[in-house]
Amino acid sequence: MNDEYKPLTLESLPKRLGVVSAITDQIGVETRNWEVKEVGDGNLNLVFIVTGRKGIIVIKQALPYVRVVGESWPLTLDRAYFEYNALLRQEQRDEGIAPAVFYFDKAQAIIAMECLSGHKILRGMLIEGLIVQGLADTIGKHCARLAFRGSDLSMETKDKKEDVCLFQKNYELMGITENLVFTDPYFKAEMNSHTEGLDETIQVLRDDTIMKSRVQDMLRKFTSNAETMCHGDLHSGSIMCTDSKTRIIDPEFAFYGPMGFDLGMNIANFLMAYFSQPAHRENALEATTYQSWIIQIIEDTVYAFNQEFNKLWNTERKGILYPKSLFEDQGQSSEHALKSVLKDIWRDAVSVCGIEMHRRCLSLAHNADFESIENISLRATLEARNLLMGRELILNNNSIRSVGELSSMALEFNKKDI
Ligand code: SR1
Ligand code: MG
Repeated sequence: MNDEYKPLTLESLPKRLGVVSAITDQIGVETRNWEVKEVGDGNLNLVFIVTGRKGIIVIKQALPYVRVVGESWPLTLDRAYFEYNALLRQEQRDEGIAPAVFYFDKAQAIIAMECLSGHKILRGMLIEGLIVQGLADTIGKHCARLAFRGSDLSMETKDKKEDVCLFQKNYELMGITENLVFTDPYFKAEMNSHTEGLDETIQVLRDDTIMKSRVQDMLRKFTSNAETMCHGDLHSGSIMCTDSKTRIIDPEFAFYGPMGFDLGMNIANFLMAYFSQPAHRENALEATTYQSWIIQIIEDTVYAFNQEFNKLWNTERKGILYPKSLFEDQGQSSEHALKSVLKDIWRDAVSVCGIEMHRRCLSLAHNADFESIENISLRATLEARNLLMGRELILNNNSIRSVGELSSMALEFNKKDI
């Protein structure tokens, strides 16, 4: 393909990609039979589903700007390169979790990948009140596998450091997270918006210098604790499910950072689904029943994370950190070290969780869980519960020792009339 970057269109796609054998192998060579749909509803990219005689495929192409804002916010095409690399590492570290990649074109910022037919975006499923069997187990294990296998607990030190170098160049997307997630919610930033009726609650957060410094403590870790490759954007819009299968997509924000980052962001998105339920279910009993299911998912996700991390610690600890030569080979237990690592991961996860709960209501890129609620005063009440619980998590990340304490806190905030 010609090297000069050009965005694909419904019309140009068959002609441009019909010559790529990695794609025609999947969907067939007869381009006149290809059906092309643009389905991108995210904030950044073009996404096409292409159906041919032989099969179906997803074509994702980065645009040279932030789609949701427009050309006034230019953004590197290189993000496709980091997404491609992250997809390969997800596959290595947790086989079958990510869509299979068939083709990558760096100059055109195009990735051709498996179409997850029959799957829906989890966020929409949570709004609809649908159940997914095995959801917590898959996500908890995935977060543990990604965290452990991309870290100095497992990788060769040379490979780890080279990989950190590679992903450090994803600085434009890390910059988005640094601003939109960690900073903008806590002052009147240009792209911020919030629901009417939240001013007083927001002032409580912005006046809380202790909480803001805790958020900055976490940002310091985000920028400098290159512990493992994180997905970097593991919200419920990056998870696709059937009623019994779960896959994870969209790792373009991948970076080497704290091991608790993905777990924390994920729990935050379950908590926002939880708090928003009273607006999505007409029947109060249905709402509370579904809320209980979400709480169970949060608890089971953390349980699966800890179990899997523990298993990998005992079976795959071959890196430079906490080596067996210092513990097991001396006839000594490494249990204390494992507990200490898990405690650090949990503390960071709790902090990231609170911060993500804030940014989705205050900065750019709100989530549909709250944003689709038409009754503004109800939306403000539910968002206030979420915002104030986020503050408690950030302030108390050191003392909330278990997921049980976190879920009890959610139950309390869910009753608050703010
Ligand atoms: C400008 S990008 C806004 C948000 O969308 C992505 O999915 C990330 O969550 C990012 O923070
Ligand atoms: Mg995304």
